[in-house]
Amino acid sequence: MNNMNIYGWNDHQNQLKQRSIHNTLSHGRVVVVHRTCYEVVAGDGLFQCELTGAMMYGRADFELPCTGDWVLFQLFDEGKGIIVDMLPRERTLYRRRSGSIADRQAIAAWVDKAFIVQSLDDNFNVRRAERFMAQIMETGIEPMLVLNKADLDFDRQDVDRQIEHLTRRIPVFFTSVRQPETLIALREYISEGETVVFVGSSGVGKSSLVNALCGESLLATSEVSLSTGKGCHTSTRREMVAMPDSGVLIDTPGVREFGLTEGDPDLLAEMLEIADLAASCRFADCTHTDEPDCGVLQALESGALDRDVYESYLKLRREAWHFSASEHEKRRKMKSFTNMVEEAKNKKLSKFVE
Ligand SMILES: Nc1nc2c(ncn2[C@@H]2O[C@H](COP(=O)(O)OP(=O)(O)O)[C@@H](O)[C@H]2O)c(=O)[nH]1
Ligand SMILES: [Mg+2]
Ligand SMILES: [Zn+2]
Repeated sequence: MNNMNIYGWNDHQNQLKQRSIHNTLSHGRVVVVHRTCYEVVAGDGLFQCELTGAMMYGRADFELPCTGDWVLFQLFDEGKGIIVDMLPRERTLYRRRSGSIADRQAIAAWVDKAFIVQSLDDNFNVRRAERFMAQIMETGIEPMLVLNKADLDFDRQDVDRQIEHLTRRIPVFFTSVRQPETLIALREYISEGETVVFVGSSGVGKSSLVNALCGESLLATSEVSLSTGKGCHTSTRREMVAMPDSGVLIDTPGVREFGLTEGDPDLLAEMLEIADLAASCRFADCTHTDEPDCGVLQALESGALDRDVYESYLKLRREAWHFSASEHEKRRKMKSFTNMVEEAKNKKLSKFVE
């Protein structure tokens, strides 16, 4: 039996389930997706599931279940099922594919914490950490920074200096999978029922960290023999694994960008510690670029605000603005297209009337 509380099931999810017309069916959580096959962990084992047609059609790619989603499924054979419904998602991480909101891919749903992993070699880049942080905070997920490969030679003082402003905002861990004692603090940061996603470039040690944190339990779900069925192939690859008596970890392949979707300038300012400085700007809608009596520009001049941090803020803000602008543009085009179709229809109709 799997304890679904470790997987994060609680009253809240149960209430959401009751609202489904399929609320008498089993619920489970998607562990990994292989094309059209969804591996689902449930109270009584692991199931290879497919989607009903109704679940598939009329949905954009990013609306289909992803790792971490809670689904309701109908059993139809030993170890097999059909997913008929999915709980409305919360705190989901999407990977952006191009400039638009629709062209994105869901990576992990129902996430509580995100470990932004960088390795203490060439990969370490504080600007990239800021970007990830902004993108993650926007989704309501709690970010932390994990600086891995601490066994390598690196200048600790220099790193500390560069991340100083982040350290005041989010927890930062220095880890090495070769030094198990460095993982204790990380493990303690994960409570029972919590879902933690690991993000960062490929090669920084995400999978190694997940393995090290899980120890033996990585394959704890293998007690149920996996049957191969049409459209479903067995694989030992898992993305979501349970930590003993704790929470679940979701490993991801290297993701470069989630993309900012809302681009709330106040949130960005808050994150990069610019908000306090902005409080003394003369104008309430100050953009902190060329206004007189701007608290941010003054801090920049006096050296109280780091120029790199300021530039990072401007860059993220610009990017978010471009994104929301292109969304507006698309909606506008969509609208005029719909109008055109309507007009064409009306024309045709009036022809018939004539
Ligand atoms: N020196 C050192 N190497 C590590 C550490 N963690 C992972 N690695 C190595 O880095 C490489 C990439 O690790 P992997 O977990 O596959 O990274 P991922 O792509 O982020 O999942 C492997 O060769 C690991 O052995 C660490 O803490 N220290
Ligand atoms: Mg990996
Ligand atoms: Zn200002």
